[in-house]
Amino acid sequence: MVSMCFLMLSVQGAGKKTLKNTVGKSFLIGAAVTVDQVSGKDKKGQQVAIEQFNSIVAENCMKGEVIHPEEDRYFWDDADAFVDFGNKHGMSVIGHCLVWHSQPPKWMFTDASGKFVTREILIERMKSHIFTVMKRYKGKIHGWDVVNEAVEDDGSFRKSHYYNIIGPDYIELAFRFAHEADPDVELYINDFSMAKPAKRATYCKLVRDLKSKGLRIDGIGMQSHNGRDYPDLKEYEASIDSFAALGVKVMITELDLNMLPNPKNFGGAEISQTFEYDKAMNPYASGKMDAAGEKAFYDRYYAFFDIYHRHQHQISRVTLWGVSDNNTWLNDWPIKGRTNFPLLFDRQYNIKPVTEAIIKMFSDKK
Ligand code: 9MR
Repeated sequence: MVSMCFLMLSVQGAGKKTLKNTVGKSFLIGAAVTVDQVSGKDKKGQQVAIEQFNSIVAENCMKGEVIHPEEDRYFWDDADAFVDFGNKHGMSVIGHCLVWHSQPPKWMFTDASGKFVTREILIERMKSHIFTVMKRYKGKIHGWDVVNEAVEDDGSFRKSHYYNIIGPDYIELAFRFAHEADPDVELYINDFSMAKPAKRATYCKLVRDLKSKGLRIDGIGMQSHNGRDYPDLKEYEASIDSFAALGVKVMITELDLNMLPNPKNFGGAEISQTFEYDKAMNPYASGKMDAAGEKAFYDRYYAFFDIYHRHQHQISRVTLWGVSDNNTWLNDWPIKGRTNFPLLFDRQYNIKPVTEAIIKMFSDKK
């Protein structure tokens, strides 16, 4: 009797249309997951991740400061659990990220007296970090964000400690080390505001340069932390076309849609940019958007997935930056303590109307 019920439920479950059995046929459809979703502490979030997505990325547990807190000490527990979880559920597991100016291992750039280390020492530390982390997960990870957020919106290279101490060739070195560490894994470069023409141009040149030097680079990640009125959709499509024309995979790697009003001079996903709490900036604190907000959300998400649908021959993965509105960084950035609505599942982990429409779009159209 019990097994009969189980069988019936399984059959019903098998018939249900989900993101992964519709959209997931055109490209990988993923989500960034938290440590609590992996462990099951956030049980509902875990269920949605398993049911709806065929790829996951670590929202935080593989970042330098977390995984490599001291030069001779790594913290593997959360990253191991994340990778095991993805492998157990047959998901494409994405590692995020190896070289990033933000949240780096704290000790990385300075010596015991607090002075900046030399180029040679930083290269050696970067190599050792890349080798140790990548080799641990060899064969278990589909692809790595090797270098994250290396370019400013105006197209100039970000003057990070990596750039200032090593020089612009830190990017090339990172890709070289990553390929040596695991020759079988895909390697990506990833950034936000990729629809900005100057940034697009720099990435096109950078990828061409890396390829001309014989380095492996499999894909460009367009993070896509989008808002109600940015990016310009034409420019966004132009970036997809330009990146695809380089012969690399285009990936939408951190998709969300910020529905809240933005303070002046706000933009992109620069975590260091923050503003004081202001009630007027938190219009949906009750937990529900008004009808105009709901419509804007639906139309804008639909427009993005319409682009992904039309460009599916160029796109290899679309990853949401979170599972549900309950756990999104946009509740706390750029202003702490707001109520935002950027994802495809609501605060109660229910599927949203636009998510059902997206599923239908990919089921109906070929
Ligand atoms: O969503 C992440 C948030 O929980 C962290 O506090 C923050 C700092 O590590 O990073 C957020 O994720 C970022 C990602 O790693 C890189 N691109 C921008 C993302 C949003 O800030």
